[in-house]
Amino acid sequence: MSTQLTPEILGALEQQAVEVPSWAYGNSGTRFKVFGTPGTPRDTFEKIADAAEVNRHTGLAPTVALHIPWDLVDDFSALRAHAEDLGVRLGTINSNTFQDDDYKFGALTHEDAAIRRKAIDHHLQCIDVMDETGSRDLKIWLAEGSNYPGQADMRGRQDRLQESLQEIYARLSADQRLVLEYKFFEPAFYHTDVPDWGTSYAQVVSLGDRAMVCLDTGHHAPGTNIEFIVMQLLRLGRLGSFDFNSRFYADDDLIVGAADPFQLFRILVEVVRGGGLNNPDVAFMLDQCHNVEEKIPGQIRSVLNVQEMTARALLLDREALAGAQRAGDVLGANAVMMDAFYTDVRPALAEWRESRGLPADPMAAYAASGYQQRINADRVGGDQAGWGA
Ligand code: AOS
Ligand code: ZN
Ligand code: ZN
Repeated sequence: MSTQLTPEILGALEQQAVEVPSWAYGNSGTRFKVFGTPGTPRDTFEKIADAAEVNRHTGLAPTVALHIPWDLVDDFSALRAHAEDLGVRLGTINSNTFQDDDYKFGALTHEDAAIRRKAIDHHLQCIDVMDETGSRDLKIWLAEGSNYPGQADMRGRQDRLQESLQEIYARLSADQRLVLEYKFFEPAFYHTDVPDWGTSYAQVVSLGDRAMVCLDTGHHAPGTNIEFIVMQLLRLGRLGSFDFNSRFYADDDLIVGAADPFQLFRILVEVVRGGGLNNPDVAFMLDQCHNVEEKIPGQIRSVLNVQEMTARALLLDREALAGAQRAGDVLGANAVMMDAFYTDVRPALAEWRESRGLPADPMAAYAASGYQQRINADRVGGDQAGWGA
């Protein structure tokens, strides 16, 4: 076994888990076109089966996040048993207040108490689902804001948001959490009610200890130092989860580590530095859509990218780095970072996987497994699992 990855590093990697989103297996697209893909799941049970393939080939993805109502089923205990039979578990429950005409001008922030009631009730229903699935986290992303200055009373909306969240938070049981995701734009373009980590932090901190911030890596303005935000939220003890993906322009939801592998490395360096790696309080999740690439291999590639970059972050010589920082050795400190980033850990990881009974090359193993051919033949009529459904 290669000595590049020490037993300590391998021990940390062995514990790593990345939650996959049910919606990654459905067809998705842009507002211009949703391409149909052979083998697309026809229901949530089939999405779970596809997610289980990712775990089977990587050992890295033991849980699946669900989106309500996209993944509403009659019998969640049957879904839970189905997942467990396939070696995975149901994970975070995501609410959805962005596809209903009533929410055109807001949901949890709406001026109209009846619409706020409906949106709060939806979240209470999500918590009912969590009780059945055994999920810990309710993840809330709000598509709320305004398009024109003067259109909305931004201050009043913050107050109503806090009131609504308080009611939702009060319904959680002691082992459940609320995770509030921020995003600086889209679908609203002038103001967004939860645009940044500071607003999410301000909203959750007054709810209680079990309210946390979700950081989606695609939800910042270009050039934002995301690793700084990771550091700060870990420092404050409020980093509840990551939605990993990558972006070139907007909220592209591309494969994590594809657009800017160095950024993913820098984020993971801060995760390790701040005690966020394998810390149960910090959930690693993917939030991606595969518009043109195959979905299951897209997810396999993604979890492997997170694993590879975590290994590089763990390789960072922290002692040398701290020494250079203390000495004011600017270029020396930077060289320590770059040495870790440029280390190719792929052969060592392949060897380690094999030693644990996993395929050395999960992408190739999946391609050779015949699963894709089977679902292409079996699943006729698979549709958008989510959007527009
Ligand atoms: C939206 O931009 C967010 O990233 C949410 O996490 C959303 O619920 C998810 O992308 C599914 O659409
Ligand atoms: Zn997200
Ligand atoms: Zn997003």
